[in-house]
Amino acid sequence: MSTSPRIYINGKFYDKMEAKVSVYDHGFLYGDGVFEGIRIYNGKVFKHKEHIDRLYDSARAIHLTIPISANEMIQAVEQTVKENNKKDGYIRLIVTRGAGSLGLDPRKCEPNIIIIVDDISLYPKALYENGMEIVTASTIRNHPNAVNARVKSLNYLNNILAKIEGIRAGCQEALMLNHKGEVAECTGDNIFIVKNDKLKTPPVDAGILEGITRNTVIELAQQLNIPFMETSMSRHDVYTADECFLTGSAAEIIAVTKCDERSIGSGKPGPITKKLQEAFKALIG
Ligand code: PXG
Repeated sequence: MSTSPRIYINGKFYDKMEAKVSVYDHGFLYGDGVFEGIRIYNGKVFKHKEHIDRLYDSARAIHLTIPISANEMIQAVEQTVKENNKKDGYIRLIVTRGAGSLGLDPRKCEPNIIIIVDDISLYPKALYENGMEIVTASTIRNHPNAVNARVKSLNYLNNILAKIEGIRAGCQEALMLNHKGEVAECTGDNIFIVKNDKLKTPPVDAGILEGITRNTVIELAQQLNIPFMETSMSRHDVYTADECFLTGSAAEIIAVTKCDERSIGSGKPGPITKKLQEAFKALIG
């Protein structure tokens, strides 16, 4: 079915062309708000509670009080999925500070809740089979003394600039470092490496988004008895890894076979990456 999406705004549904918020919304004026990107698999919202919890944590961190409860938000998302009759798709959940005056002061703003249910755009199939190439961006992820990277805020400019650097280098993703030069994550994905049969990923305090797919992969690794550790890493660790892959709601699990023009491991998606991809596929049904 290719009917136009029905968009939820503050409890009401609108056709895509009629779904509008004010140009005085501080989400638009200042990137003042938070969001989530969630998958629907087989009619079920994947890791629904985890995404809603992260949304409320992000909101709390930026002093934004969401005007409905987490349970009501879960209901609103379910209702929007139903309204759109979507079996497999993508949910973009946004809470903005809302419309106020033309100043930073948020006190006059009334938050807007927007839920979009649409299709997801995926990387080409060949990239999943052969692995992708990434480059290191010169733009760093958020400095910890600014907005914490754990907040999934509407301010994605660092990541967008890094993404543009990647695109200019002919890559679909770019590796972002933190202010100490350690590996943080990619622009919309977390990063893992495998070295000597051990799975490794940077800890949350490396300045990353605590990805829900990341946490799912960690759980799967534990179930599969794959040795795992969170550890800070440098680009050297990525270059010299046996395997490397990225995780995210959009990408799921995708192998990285080249970084900064260094071939990683065998130059093909590795066995532990494939094992985790299979386990992930089984999980989402
Ligand atoms: N790091 C960053 C900076 C992200 O934005 C992830 C990691 C992975 O987190 P999850 O919870 O999804 O495993 C993200 C998520 C898109 C899109 O349309 C981006 C994300 C998620 C869904 C869609 O580009 N980023």
